[in-house]
Amino acid sequence: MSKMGCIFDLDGVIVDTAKYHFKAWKRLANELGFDFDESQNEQLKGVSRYDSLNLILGWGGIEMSEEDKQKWMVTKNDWYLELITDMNDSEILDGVAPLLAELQFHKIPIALGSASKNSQRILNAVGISHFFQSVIDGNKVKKGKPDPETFLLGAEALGLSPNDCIVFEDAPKGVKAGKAGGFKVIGVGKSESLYEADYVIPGFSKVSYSTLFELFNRMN
Ligand code: B16
Ligand code: MG
Repeated sequence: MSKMGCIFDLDGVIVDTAKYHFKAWKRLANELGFDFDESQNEQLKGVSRYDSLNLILGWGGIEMSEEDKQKWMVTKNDWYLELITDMNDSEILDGVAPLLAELQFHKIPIALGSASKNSQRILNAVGISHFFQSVIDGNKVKKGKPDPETFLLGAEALGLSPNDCIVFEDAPKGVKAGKAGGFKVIGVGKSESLYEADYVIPGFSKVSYSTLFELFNRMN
């Protein structure tokens, strides 16, 4: 039996926090005097807080000192944290919790590979922290997605090579990061935007350990 490990992205794969990020970024844009829509928010998926701020400021045509950027990032994160204070296990996306339990039962090592600096807080809030042998997040990486560093550190922590790991990603930049690192990548969402993935699934509701293992063996 070949070795297999799984590395899950967080936002958009395990929980739908994009809606909360959107509200907080929109509030920031509005305070700075411009608006920001959902299609722009799509482009922020998997993008670090600092890079997201720079993109948004660019869209609003605003220049800002590094010091002000740091202040706005704290403010945006405070708003985001307010929005996620009541998060609980009801926010785990369909099929994720049973799959994690099944993978654990089959002794499949699991890591988190997320850009979010709030990852640990969210995993704790929704009660699934114990499934993860390693949590690689925005606090641990120097280069964000599409650089493969997040997932490479995840594989290293699991003691596996990238080719032995499936990366689950909802963001085109995350899919790129996985492929750049030599991982097997399953996109979670729509194939039109995740065409670089090896496979695309709409979600986890019909995914079991055996279907994953079969896909794993079919991917090279
Ligand atoms: P934070 P992921 C990413 O998480 C989000 O998709 C992205 O929208 C967000 O800006 C980024 O985390 C940073 O999040 O402000 O909480 O550090 O999809 O890589 O799990
Ligand atoms: Mg994501």
